[in-house]
Amino acid sequence: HYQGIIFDLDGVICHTDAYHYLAWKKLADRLGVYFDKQINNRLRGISRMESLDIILENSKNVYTDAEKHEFAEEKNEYYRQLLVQMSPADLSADVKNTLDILRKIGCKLAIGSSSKNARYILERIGLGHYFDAVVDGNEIQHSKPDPEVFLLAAQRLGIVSSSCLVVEDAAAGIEAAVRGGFDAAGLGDARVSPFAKYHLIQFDELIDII
Ligand code: B16
Ligand code: MG
Repeated sequence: HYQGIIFDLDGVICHTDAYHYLAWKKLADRLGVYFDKQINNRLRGISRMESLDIILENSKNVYTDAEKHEFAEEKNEYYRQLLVQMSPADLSADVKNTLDILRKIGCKLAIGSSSKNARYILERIGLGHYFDAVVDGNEIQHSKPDPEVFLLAAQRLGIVSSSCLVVEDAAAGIEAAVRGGFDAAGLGDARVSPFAKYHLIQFDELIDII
């Protein structure tokens, strides 16, 4: 009953969330700021600069905007070094087979990601030309929990939000979906979200929903 599905990228299609953690950890260690996986979970789906602000909540120092931009750039360089090693082997068979089935039954497929690296990641894992629409962090003014990224993706697919499902691993992403008028399916960290209509343990459960 959904004509289209909009997928979050990091944490849903592939596990770049582990790389975000390693890159932020390297920056935090250099700055002498406490950072752990629980804090990392708060960064899911939100923008790079907003993530940095959350990390710096544990810093005794106050930094200028110019310094913060340098830190964000430094983290992104660490992160990009980790992305270089990604290949189509980083796309699980479960995800790839499910996407192929969904597409075969006529579902339009899009990506709605806060990441400015989304297109590069899609290329690395062999999905560079796969989706009907890709909207990423370079094209939006407000990142999740604002619905902008998903609304733009639905518009590109030519489908109204009420006929699109959003698949997310982040609380901020589920909130963005609901605010945009979409039904949401929560995976991973967001599986227990009370705002998600569907709670997925495995990606291929999407086939039964559609
Ligand atoms: P970048 P998603 C999000 O991707 C990540 O979940 C979030 O942790 C990250 O801060 C954000 O992208 C920005 O990423 O630094 O690459 O621009 O989950 O919306 O696909
Ligand atoms: Mg995500």
